[in-house]
Amino acid sequence: MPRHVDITIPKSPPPPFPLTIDYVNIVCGFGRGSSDLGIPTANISLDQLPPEVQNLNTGIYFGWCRLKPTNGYKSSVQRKDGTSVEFNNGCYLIDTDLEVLPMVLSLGLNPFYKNQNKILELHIIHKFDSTFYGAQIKFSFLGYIRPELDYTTKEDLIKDINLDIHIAKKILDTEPYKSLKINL
Ligand code: ADP
Ligand code: RBF
Ligand code: MG
Repeated sequence: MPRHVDITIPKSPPPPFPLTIDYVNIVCGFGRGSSDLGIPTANISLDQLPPEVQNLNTGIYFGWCRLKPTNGYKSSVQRKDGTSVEFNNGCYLIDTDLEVLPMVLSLGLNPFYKNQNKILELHIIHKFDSTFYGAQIKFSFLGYIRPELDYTTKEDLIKDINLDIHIAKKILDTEPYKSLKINL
């Protein structure tokens, strides 16, 4: 059953979509995506992004994305909580990881976690064998799925993210969304 907050996805992307963002750096966040939810998200710092994105409504979007490894030495960064993050710049990514891949994206304050600052994070619908902090990502917003919600339990949040993933996969497999893949 669709959530009552869901809007119907239009037959083709309405303006301002498709909204394509050229390669930007993947940074590290709090590390909650993988460890707490089991759903990793590549975080992008919002100040790298154009005003069109800064002005979008917060919420959950879907589209296509493509990763690109960057040159440079591997390095480690320490999170505030003491955990260490390896910036490998995407050097372990293999050919199939570098194809245009489907994604769901969250833009906002993560009400369930009560974040202080707006963040943009992408969950790529693909299984990777390594992390890719320090790589770059190009992506295209094709549509809006729903606003950000607060939840009573973590399990409810996970269930909704999995529903978003299901919705995105289904739409991205239909025209004209499917063909917009070639533009990335
Ligand atoms: P953080 O809070 O630092 O973003 P996450 O737990 O959300 O930590 O993990 C994100 C990292 O996991 C990404 O930066 C990326 O390197 C890696 N990763 C592995 N698989 C995926 C995926 N399917 N989608 C997005 N990121 C992924
Ligand atoms: N966080 C929320 O607090 N409320 C949401 O409704 C919500 N929806 C999300 C939907 C998707 C598709 C994704 C990828 C993330 C969503 N998040 C949401 C963000 C989630 O809390 C976040 O990814 C983790 O806290 C890790 O940063
Ligand atoms: Mg993340």
